[in-house]
Amino acid sequence: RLARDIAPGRYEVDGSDSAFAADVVKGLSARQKTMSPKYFYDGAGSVLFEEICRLDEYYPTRTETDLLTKIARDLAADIPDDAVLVEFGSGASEKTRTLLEAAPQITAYVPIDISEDALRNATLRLKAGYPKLSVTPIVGDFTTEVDLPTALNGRPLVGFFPGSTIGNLTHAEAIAFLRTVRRMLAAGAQLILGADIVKDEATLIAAYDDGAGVTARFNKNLLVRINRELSGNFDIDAFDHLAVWNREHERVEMHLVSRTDQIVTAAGHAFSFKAGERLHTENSHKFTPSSLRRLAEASGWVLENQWISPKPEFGIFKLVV
Ligand code: AVJ
Repeated sequence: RLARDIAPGRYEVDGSDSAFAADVVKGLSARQKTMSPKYFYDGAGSVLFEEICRLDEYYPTRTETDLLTKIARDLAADIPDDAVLVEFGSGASEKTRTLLEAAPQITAYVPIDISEDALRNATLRLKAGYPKLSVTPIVGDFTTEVDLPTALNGRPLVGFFPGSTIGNLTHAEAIAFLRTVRRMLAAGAQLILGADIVKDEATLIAAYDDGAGVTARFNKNLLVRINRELSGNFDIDAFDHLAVWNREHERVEMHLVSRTDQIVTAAGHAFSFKAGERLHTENSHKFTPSSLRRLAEASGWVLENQWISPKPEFGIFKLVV
């Protein structure tokens, strides 16, 4: 899929409705039922995620933003003139502003995100705040390799992948993604990557099972979305939200647990759930400085620098080719 220079408010869409149906049928037919977390982010899901980011228990967003603000001048010192910032999974593009403020030599921005609504809102807000910035949004799964707009050929590229979005990927997917990014950004490029750090279990679980139940609603929104878009008949109250720490894989997992034996239909198929059966909806991997370094090296990058916040720890890592 090519990015085109298109007017703000108009975007390419990749016809992914049928992909959603196929992934739901496949994921709900599997012995271990599973869904990709990318499907959380319809309009309602994106709003719920922004609400999560404001929760007391959900430390990653504000910790990363504070850290980014502290190190923005260090990062900016290494960003060349007329640089193009390419952001993977840009969402509301809130953290981007911190970089743009510190590095006015960034003159073009390519946000890539699965949520067309989030992308449209972010682009309109950025355009208003930075009238000279050229913005070329791309709608799609950020793990898919895209060709950058040809108008940007030859310009220095800076990859930006904040938010610990990398945590959603399995180890193999993370390596494949980091290799793709290295190919896309090419020689001389750098990648500024935010990743959450392994810490005590209580802090981790609270971040994914907040007292106000916002994360539970975010998780269950997946079922709401299946009901609406794929004519499903999920009884939302017949599932419980569950967050668990998987010590072996160093990740927080989210599941939806069936309260009863039940049969649900969606996308023209019937799926049976046993009482207590889990639908695995998300992995959120946590890293240590050394696991992150190994991941970078396995993907052909060199870890050039790292900044870790005081507790609750969150890391920003600079990878270079
Ligand atoms: C956007 C993938 C970084 O894993 O912490 C927040 C999503 N899930 N609460 C994360 C999320 C539950 C978030 N990422």
